[in-house]
Amino acid sequence: MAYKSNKSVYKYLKDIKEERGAGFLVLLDPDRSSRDKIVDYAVQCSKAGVDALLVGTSLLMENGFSDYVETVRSAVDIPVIIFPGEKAQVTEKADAILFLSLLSGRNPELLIGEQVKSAPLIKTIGLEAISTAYLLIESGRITSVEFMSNTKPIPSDKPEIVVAHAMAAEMLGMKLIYLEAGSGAARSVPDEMIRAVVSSVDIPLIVGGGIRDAETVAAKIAAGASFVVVGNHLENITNQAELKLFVDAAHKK
Ligand code: 1GP
Repeated sequence: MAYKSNKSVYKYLKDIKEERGAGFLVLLDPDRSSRDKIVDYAVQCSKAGVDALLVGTSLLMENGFSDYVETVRSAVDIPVIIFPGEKAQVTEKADAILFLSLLSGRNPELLIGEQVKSAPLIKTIGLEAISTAYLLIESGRITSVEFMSNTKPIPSDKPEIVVAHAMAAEMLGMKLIYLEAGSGAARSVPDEMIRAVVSSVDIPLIVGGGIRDAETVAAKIAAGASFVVVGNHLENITNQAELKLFVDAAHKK
């Protein structure tokens, strides 16, 4: 199978936003979802109407990331997008990569160092890189991404700080903003913060971390998110109807 289109993945995402009002993305963490279950799960996601799959983690423990991506990609016809924690997660087996800069932090390696190390490889393999401002928001406890990135998240009651970062990202020419509470976060990104960002910039906004029900998906979309990402919560679901509730909560049209 695999996503086959002349359209770039970025254009595909923008079209989803235009045509469906907003979109729903599922994060696959290669360390958590086993190889034998992953094909089934990816197919279920695609059948339920998930718009694209993100694959990646802040700490890769397993070997064979590239094979994992290839396995997922060959099972579905929606885009498979790398959501990288480091250069080791760059592979030509995906349809695109969120070329993240952890703009909320002041760790130079994650602002520009990893990007410089990855860029030649991404160019060589011809992978579509989607420039993304990754903003980590405080969410009640220390998350893996906070610990591993050695950066401080932005306080969740300071929307003005997030807005300033989002504006800087847009002025730097970045194509997406990802507001991240952290995988498994105790609290998701506040709706008020989403509203503040959406009213200040024109680039699409992805929101993820700690989202565990369809109502919360709907709330993030109502606040203005273009895409909602869910990882943890859906990994162990056994029925497609539940998955569909999440997808339908995101699609306004
Ligand atoms: C993490 O935003 C994603 O980067 C998803 O988080 O696993 O908490 O859904 P969860």
